Amino acid sequence: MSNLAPLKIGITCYPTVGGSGILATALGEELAARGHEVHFISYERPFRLPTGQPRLYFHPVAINHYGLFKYPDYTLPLSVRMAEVSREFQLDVLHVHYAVPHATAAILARHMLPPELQPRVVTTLHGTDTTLLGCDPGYRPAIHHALTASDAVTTVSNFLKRETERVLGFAGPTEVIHNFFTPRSPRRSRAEVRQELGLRDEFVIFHSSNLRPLKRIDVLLETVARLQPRAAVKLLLLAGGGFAHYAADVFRLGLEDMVILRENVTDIEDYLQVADLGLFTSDSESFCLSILEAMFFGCPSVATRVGGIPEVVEDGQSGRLAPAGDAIALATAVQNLMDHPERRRQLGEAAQQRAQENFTAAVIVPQYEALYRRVSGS
Ligand code: GMT
Repeated sequence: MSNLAPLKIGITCYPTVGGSGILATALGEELAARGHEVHFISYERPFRLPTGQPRLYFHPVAINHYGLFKYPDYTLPLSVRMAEVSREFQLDVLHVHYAVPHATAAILARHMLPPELQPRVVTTLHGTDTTLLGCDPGYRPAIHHALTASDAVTTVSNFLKRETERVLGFAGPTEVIHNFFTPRSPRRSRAEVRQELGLRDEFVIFHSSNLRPLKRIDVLLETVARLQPRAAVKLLLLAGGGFAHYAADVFRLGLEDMVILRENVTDIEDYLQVADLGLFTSDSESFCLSILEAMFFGCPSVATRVGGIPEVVEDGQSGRLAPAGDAIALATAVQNLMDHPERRRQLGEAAQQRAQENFTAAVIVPQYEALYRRVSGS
């Protein structure tokens, strides 16, 4: 804790499985541990948010269903809740993660309050809020407006900063603050987890994501299907649901015995400790928090050379990168590391060291704190 007065910070994020919500949750926890008061505002409690931690609160947004609305509205009730929480707790800052609709709701909330109660709005862009929705004419002007009206805008990679300038034509100042991860101690031993997963001595390939189309689960499965010998490989897939969509691919590729699926996992550390290699096949990725999580456990990854991934993984030093959509190149890289454990161990060590030097809470959270103090003058 510093000598400066603690801040009161509102955080809004998606509460479900996904990097932006996970990062926002971890940031809130770290801020609370550093003495700040943190108020999460969302339609559900973020799935990794611990209960009973001092200075960490959750305020649900109630959404009513009205027959007149074909599509339920979230933005307005969210903005009203943000204004209520800001007023009641006199928030210094509202930090929204993922622009749509959170940044717009925050700007609206601010306008609902008298000047002396208005929090500063910090918007963190995480990825598809720029790269996908930023290209959609139905969203682009609203995102641009919300960024322009924010007191500060951050992106999680240099890549995303460039894309935000290019795609959205956003010329305002944007600060790059990379993601971080704070691994907890696994709750169970490696042996217990291996037993739960039914592992003998197979090579464990790890993937965790929300399985959205851009994660290219089809390429992931095709890559795994090319590995030899098949009996020696398991794909451990942590997801938030939706894998049934790929059942036909699993069947077509004959992977039924190779895939181990776990959904909505909160104790990710339990599983990371048994992973031998990460595999990430996205077509687009502003950062890829999952790669970083694996790096902390000395688990290197084979990933696609897209977006901000090269800012996380240096090809050949702390992991391996291959062209997007190229299952042959990806499988060659994976097979090579399966067949050369010493090389894999070196990459894993370098990955862990890189993570500990660059992407810890101790390195990253003070950058957010400094930003909050700058915009709020506190
Ligand atoms: O932007 C998204 O698609 C959603 C977001 C999420 O909630 O998973 O993912 C983004 O934010 C993560 C945390 O900053 C990054 O690690 C992911 O790379 C990024 N996803 C994409 O860029 C596709």
